[in-house]
Amino acid sequence: MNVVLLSGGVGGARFARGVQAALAPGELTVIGNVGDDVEVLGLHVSPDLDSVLYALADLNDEERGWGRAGETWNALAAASGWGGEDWFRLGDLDLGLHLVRTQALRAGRSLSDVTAQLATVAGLATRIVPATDDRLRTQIVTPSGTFGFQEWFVGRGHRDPVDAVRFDGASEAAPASGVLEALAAADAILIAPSNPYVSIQPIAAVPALRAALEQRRVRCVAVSPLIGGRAVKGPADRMLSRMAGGTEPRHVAGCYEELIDALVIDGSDAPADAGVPTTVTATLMSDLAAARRLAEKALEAAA
Ligand code: FO1
Repeated sequence: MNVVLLSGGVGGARFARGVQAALAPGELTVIGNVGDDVEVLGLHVSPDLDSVLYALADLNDEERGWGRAGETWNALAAASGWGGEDWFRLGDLDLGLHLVRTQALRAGRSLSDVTAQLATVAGLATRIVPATDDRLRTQIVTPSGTFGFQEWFVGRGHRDPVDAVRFDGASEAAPASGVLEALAAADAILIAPSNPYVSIQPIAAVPALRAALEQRRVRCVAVSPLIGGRAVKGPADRMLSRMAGGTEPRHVAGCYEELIDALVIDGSDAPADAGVPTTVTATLMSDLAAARRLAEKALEAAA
């Protein structure tokens, strides 16, 4: 069975780990968001690809949700001491990956190529593919101005209400090598319980990727990131309230118009008319076993 998962952020990485556990080795391809990629201290950082890589390789910091377990911060403290930027925290272990990726990109290799190399070195049978190798950057439009994703999310603590989200570069972006092939070979497509606006929509903003999703011949099932109308972490609930008019399953499903055949929701959000069929289950991924159970439910709904 071939399964494609669209994923971004911490919820996406946790779910990816559950899906990987529910499948046989090599059956999963994760298409990752690159809209929140950022240049820090001269290094190219791909937070969502790295969250998936670290989670699938059991290297992630469970509590923080991003970055590596057992992290130390000496290089960042030293850079800060020399007057360097320290608003975006790059740990010593994490830095090793950014150095390798940045060197590869500067040598002219593609993001998908170096991501595949990193996954192989980590020993993964799962493929991790960026949505695009082209430059695509999420911009957050707020009453205080428009900010790059990480400037708003980390720099400003995602406090500003969001009026709109833009994906700079998306209209000219092509799917990364491997994306369309994975979608064409998929027996099921899943959308992780990630923020629809800033994790999944930047993936679907790549025109040929969106067309492939819309023309799918297999089922696509999304998992709602909300529990009882609230985000487990992050600003998804506030964004849905302001931009979609509410935090019910139908507001989540509305973000995925034409893209999904069913929505998995938490028991605390049921019953609900989401405009698409719903599957009700416990969606809180408190550990790997819970993430795997959720993945199994989503896979059943996609069968
Ligand atoms: N999130 C934070 O809230 N503060 C940080 O300083 C921070 C640093 C960071 C470094 C590497 C990385 O891969 C992720 C990092 N994140 C940080 C998380 C990241 O901003 C978000 O998880 C995603 O971009 C949201 O999808």
